[in-house]
Amino acid sequence: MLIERADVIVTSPGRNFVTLKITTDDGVVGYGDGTLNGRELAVAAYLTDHVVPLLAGRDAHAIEDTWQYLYRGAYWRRGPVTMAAIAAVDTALWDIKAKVAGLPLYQLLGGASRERCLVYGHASGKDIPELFDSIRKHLDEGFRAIRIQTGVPGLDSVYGVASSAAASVGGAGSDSRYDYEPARRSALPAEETWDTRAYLRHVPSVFEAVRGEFGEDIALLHDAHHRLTPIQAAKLGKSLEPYDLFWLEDVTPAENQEALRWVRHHTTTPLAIGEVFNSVWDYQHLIREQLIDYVRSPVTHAGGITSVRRIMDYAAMYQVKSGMHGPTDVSPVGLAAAVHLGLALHNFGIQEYMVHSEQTREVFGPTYEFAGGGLRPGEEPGLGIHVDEELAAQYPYERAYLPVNRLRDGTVHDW
Ligand code: EZ4
Ligand code: CO
Repeated sequence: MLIERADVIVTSPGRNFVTLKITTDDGVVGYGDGTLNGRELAVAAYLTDHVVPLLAGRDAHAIEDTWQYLYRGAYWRRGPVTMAAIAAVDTALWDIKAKVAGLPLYQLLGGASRERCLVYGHASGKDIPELFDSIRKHLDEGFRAIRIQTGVPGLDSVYGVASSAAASVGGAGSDSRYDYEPARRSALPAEETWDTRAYLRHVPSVFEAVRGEFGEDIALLHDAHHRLTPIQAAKLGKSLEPYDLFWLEDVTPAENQEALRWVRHHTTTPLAIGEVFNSVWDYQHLIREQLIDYVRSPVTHAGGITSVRRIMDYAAMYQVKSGMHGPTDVSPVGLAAAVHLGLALHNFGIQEYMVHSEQTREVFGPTYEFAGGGLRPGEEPGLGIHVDEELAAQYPYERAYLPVNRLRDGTVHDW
């Protein structure tokens, strides 16, 4: 079975997505997600100009060989654009292999290790009453794990807080800005102001209030979004210990893996990191030195199923679990891949789940299902994705940017 052609589908049903469609000589079709938020067209061009011409005539079953061919063969290794492009090819080939086998993809990855993948949703509010409403809504919908982000007194807008109370779990509606999707369709990125001291003062009081209102059972998560120094991160981890977090995410900009050693030595709050990482090498020291508890890499940004599986097998030796990134900028194709892999992985931990807009779901036709606080992939052969290409074509690409962060004195800071 040879690859006959590959096509890049760029569509924007509420937000931009890059999808690779691979077709074999006997007509089997597979899909892979290569969406890189705010830099989508770089991946589309990488695929169209450099990868698609290499695919025709290759053995569609030779997934590992194709992965190595694209990774080592490019000479220029790693990086988010390259690894998202490789992820798109890899995922599409797994989709094809599973369709040919007549099995849902998770069966080829070892079969189900559990009933469903526990997910966490995103509650947020500019203040405590708005946050509590959002938490209640999530609990009503069956979520058992919830990420908590709130406004900080004195700051106009803060990462992770929905733009309006009306924005719901289900999403986007006609608003061009998703509930938690901060990439805006505009000529220039939005600019936000950040104050670490104000944030560090406020966050523990939020978790105190949430535990007081909702009790000890519910799993609570929080994302510091790469904004802290190691010692600030250590302080935050310690101050949140009484509230028993499921995890504290991206406390430092961890290109410097050694930063996590400082954090780790000061706090027992579990740490998750890596949504911006793209290969096993980014975790080499973090995992071996047992400095983290959860791996955030999603299939979409870290070289596909083949590559995330590799990271997770390494992580398993150190009791580190998966916590794959699942914002709306991971498309339903990427989420489907994550749920198949998560269902099979022994060291699955949790899956992030931000519900896509209705328009997005219409374009991609995912068959995974949310129930009992978890996601389960559909039982049909492959990934369980049905792209409506005519509909996709009705939503042309629109340039969008993630915000840029500045300190009060104007210095650019990590966003
Ligand atoms: O900011 O996906 O944990 N989730 C996150 C996300 C990221 C966006 C960036 O595109 O940090 O909200
Ligand atoms: Co994050």
